[in-house]
Amino acid sequence: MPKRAFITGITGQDGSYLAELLLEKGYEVHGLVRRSSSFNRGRIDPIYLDASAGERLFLHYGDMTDGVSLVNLVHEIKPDEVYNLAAQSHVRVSFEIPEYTASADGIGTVRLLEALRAAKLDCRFYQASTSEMFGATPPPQDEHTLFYPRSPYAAAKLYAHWMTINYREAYDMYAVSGILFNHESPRRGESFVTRKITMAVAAIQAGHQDVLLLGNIDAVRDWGYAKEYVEGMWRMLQQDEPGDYVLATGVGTTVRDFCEQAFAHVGMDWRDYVIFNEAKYERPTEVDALIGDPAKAHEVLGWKAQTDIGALARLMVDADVAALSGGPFGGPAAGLA
Ligand code: NDP
Ligand code: GDR
Repeated sequence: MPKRAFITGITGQDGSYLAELLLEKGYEVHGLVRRSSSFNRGRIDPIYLDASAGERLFLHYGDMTDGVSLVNLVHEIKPDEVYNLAAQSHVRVSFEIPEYTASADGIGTVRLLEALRAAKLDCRFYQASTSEMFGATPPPQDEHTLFYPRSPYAAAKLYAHWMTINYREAYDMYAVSGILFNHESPRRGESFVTRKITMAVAAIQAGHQDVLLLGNIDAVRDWGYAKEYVEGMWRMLQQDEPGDYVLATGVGTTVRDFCEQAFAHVGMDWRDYVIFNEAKYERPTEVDALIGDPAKAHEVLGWKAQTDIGALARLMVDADVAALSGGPFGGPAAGLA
């Protein structure tokens, strides 16, 4: 019998990479999808075109804010591993919809944990925790660093993080939390800063866009390649004992430096195109610097980030340039976030 995984957030950046990884490993993969009036499966659609993978992928309607759907799905699927990646994942947007963010990201995790507890399954659980939980605590940050969340998103994720630990300790569940620092890819949502920049580079180069509007370019983040991070998630669930792990590159870069490298890759100077609109993109409380210490993941999981920031910027720009030459223009400059 193949192992059976249930992924919430399968239509997102990480969910799509994780689904591919697990299918490659021979798993049967079940994913939670939200009903949407527009097509929201673009990232996982290609899997269906692959005959051998497609027949082991099953999608189910549900929502992290609908506990009954989660109870029913856990009962029906009977997963061996659950990866809880679903979330309202945009930090700035969480200031505008704090209650929804708390429900989907915080209580949603408890709904799923309760569904698993009620089903009495021998099932391993992965929670998508985040470096945003460290917030105002200065780097380097590791598994022992003090949490100081600076947004409704981070506070909701911190609640989910502690509930995951509590279910592990209270009910002896194999529940782990991956505290992941920023990870990006050509599949990154278009309103996150790296993708917004790489799409703009492609659009400006093609003559479809004149400027790029950005907020705080002094922010420092530890950016890695998403495809490598889902391998770390899987490894966390293969250990003898459950534990929490930081995944990061260990290297901090400013938004300014990422921008400089992305524009330089196609021979442009970012200073000719970037306009600051801090009022539009600033957050009420900002997180200045996140740089992770991934030593534990390296030592215990044998996991190490391979792609540095320059290579990441280049591969994202190359993908956006290629996408533009092959499809209709959809530049991000007028985007909301
Ligand atoms: P994305 O925003 O790309 O994907 C989020 C996924 O969650 C999508 O599939 C989305 O569905 C789904 N979703 C959102 N709300 C609900 C809901 N109410 N019910 C069901 N599904 C929902 O995120 P990433 O792939 O980048 O991140 C995956 C997880 O890891 C998230 O929890 C994120 O907070 C966390 N994380 C991400 C990091 C990163 O740098 N990428 C770093 C640390 C943590 P739809 O496609 O329909 O919108
Ligand atoms: P982040 O990612 O908040 O770290 O959360 P994002 O790319 O949104 O912001 C990174 C930094 O860039 C600054 N910034 C801008 N951000 C956006 N989105 N748009 C802009 O125009 C812009 N200009 C400057 C931000 O202020 C910030 O400092 C991501 C998400 O994936 C979370 O779900 C995840 O938990 C964390 O990474 C780790």
